[in-house]
Amino acid sequence: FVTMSWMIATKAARGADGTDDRPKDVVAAAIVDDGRVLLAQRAHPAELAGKWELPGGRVESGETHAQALSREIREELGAEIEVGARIGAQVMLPNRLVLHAYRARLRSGTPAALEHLDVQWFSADELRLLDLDDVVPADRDWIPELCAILDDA
Ligand code: DCM
Repeated sequence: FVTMSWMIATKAARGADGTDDRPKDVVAAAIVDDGRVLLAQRAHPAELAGKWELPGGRVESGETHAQALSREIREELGAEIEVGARIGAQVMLPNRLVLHAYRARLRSGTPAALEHLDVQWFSADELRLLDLDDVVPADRDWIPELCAILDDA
C-alpha cells in the first residue's frame, strides 16, 4: 500500500510529458547588520535586471532551506551567513516557484556582487525611500516588515 501510494503520488506530480511539475522552493536572505539590510541588484533576466532583491536562489533536492540559502549566499556574495527566523509570507512566483524569506546574520566575509550588478546596505529610512518599481515584484510586500525589523534592531 505504501508503495502504491508513493507511485500514485509520484505519478500525480508529473505531467503528461513526464516533467516534474511539483512546486519548487526559492529562498532569500534578509541579512541584517548594524541596523541595515543587504539588498542585491539583479543582473538578469532582462525584466528584473537593475531591480533590488533579497539575495538567494533555488533549493536543490536534499537541501534544507537554511543549507540552500547559505550555499547561495556563498556563491553569489562570497560571504558566510547564519540563517534565522522566517520573515513575511511566502510568495507564489510564475513557473511553480514558491519564494520564502529568512532573516540572516553575517558570520564572515564581506558581501560582494559576484553575480549581481551591485549590493547595497539599506537603513529603514532608505528602504522607505526606495521606489517600488526598482524592487523585484515578488519582494515588494516584504519591505514594511523589513523596515519594522530594522526599526527594532
Ligand atoms: N526571485 C525573486 N526574489 C528573490 C529571489 C529570487 O523573485 N529575492 C525569483 C527570480 C527567479 C527565481 O526566483 O524567478 C529564481 O531566482 P534566481 O534566478 O536568483 O535563481
